[in-house]
Amino acid sequence: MNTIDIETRPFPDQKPGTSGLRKRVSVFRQPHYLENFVQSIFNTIGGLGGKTLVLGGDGRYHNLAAIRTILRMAASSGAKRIIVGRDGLLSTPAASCVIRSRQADGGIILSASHNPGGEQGDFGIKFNAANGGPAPESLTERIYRESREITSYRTLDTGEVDLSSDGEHELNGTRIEVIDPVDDYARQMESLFDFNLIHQMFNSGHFRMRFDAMSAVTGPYATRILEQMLGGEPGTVMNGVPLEDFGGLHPDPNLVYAKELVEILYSSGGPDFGAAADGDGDRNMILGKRFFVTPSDSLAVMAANAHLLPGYRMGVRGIARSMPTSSAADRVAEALGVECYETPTGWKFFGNLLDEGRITLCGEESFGTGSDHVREKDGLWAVLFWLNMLAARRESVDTIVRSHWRQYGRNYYSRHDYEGVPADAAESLMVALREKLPGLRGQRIAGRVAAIADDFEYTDPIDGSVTSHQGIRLIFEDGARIVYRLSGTGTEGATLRVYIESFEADPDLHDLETQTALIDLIEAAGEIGGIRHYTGRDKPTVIT
Ligand code: VG1
Ligand code: CO
Repeated sequence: MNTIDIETRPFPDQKPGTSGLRKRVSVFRQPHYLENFVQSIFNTIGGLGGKTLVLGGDGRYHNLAAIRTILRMAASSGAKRIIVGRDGLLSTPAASCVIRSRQADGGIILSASHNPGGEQGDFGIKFNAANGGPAPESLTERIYRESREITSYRTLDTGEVDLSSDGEHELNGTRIEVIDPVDDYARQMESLFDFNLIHQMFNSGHFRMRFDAMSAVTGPYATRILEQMLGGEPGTVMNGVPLEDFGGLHPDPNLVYAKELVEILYSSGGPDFGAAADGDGDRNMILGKRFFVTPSDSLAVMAANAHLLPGYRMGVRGIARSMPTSSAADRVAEALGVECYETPTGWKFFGNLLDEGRITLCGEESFGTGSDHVREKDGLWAVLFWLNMLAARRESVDTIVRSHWRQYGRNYYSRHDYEGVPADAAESLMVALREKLPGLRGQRIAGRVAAIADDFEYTDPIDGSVTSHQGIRLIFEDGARIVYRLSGTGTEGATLRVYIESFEADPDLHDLETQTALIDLIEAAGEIGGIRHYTGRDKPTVIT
């Protein structure tokens, strides 16, 4: 086995988006494409000499091939240890957990999250730092700059290790540890939640749940934790075997893509609780019997009840939410007397707040919730949080949420996505909106007065870094909002996301259908944005 340096030329398109570099599998399979990006990461972090790296992915097509490539590269670069999930599997939150529990210097996660997989699908790669969290913007920017200048990468001419069973190997002087992908994570979950209480609830005979792993990475995690450790009946976990192409489906836990689960929860005699996670296990959807909990409400309800759970008994130190996420959590923070931070979209912006102990819980409207236990959003953790809450309160999901609304008011909330829009049309829409902004202030729109019209800019309270152009927002005097932004995770054309929110304090008005409750704002959002004009669409592709 020899170390070899391979000459290469930069690819112009290796700029990471909201969550790492995501491209079609065919792009990643071009000669040198993956290697260039990986070497750019290594160069940016000052080489791998003597370092410990965690490596794993969501099991999608190309996962194992990429892992073998990265193993050879890391071993050729003098890494001390590489910790790999068995069969190349590690969910995103589990990778974050392992980086922290084993004090690694960082990790590489192979995933395109909820994007479809398979040979024609998407692939992705992201780098997480020693805190277990996604590389901050400053780091991804440097990696990108490095990728524009790269001339060679280092690897080994041969060298394979068996990734199908746990054990230790040596590759060019680097120790390769193949670990059970679930162990560290399951142990951490046990330390945060009251497993006995949840076990009793499952055993009572009065509680049933379904968890849809969507043929993605959470299958082994959910089966171990929900069925084996907590005593959920066999079949609690559905679609629990990770498949390279996720069964040809879209592993995105929402009402549209997790249709099978939704039908079960809405059927007569259905289970009491339903949940799903996405391709890499960081997203979650929470359902009760015939009841959908919006992710924004989920964050707020979790924050209000955290003190009931062992891992959060000391209370919540602060909360953060991404800007487009509804402001339901803000009112809980206010009631608790703690700070609520508003960050740009993407988990990387929570990192500093978590590291500094400013916040305990954080979340995004895009089915992401998490806490300071790791530095990624965590799907199964959210499910266990809800289970523990249900067991402690002995109430149903909808009772808990409705009483939350009565106490804090209800934020009607919806996101409308226009997928596959030509990139230049989407860009023109945003440019035109930006020009319109000054004129919108003080205007009467949909029976409300626009108080703020701006392009969201965030100054990180810890390191002072400034991130601009994070979404155009229109905030009305009564707290209602319309937000427009372009997705940073797509691989084809552009996706326009329009986020619509209104607040209702009156409990008599808490039972409206969401799209009906928001109809005037939805229409206004279409007109102001000139959505039909620019996209040629008269309705969104996906409504969540
Ligand atoms: C989307 C979501 C964002 C989330 C990101 C990564 O980004 O809106 O909230 O953090 O995906 O999640 P965008 O730029 O497409 O809106 V995941 O589960 O895809 O890693
Ligand atoms: Co994900």
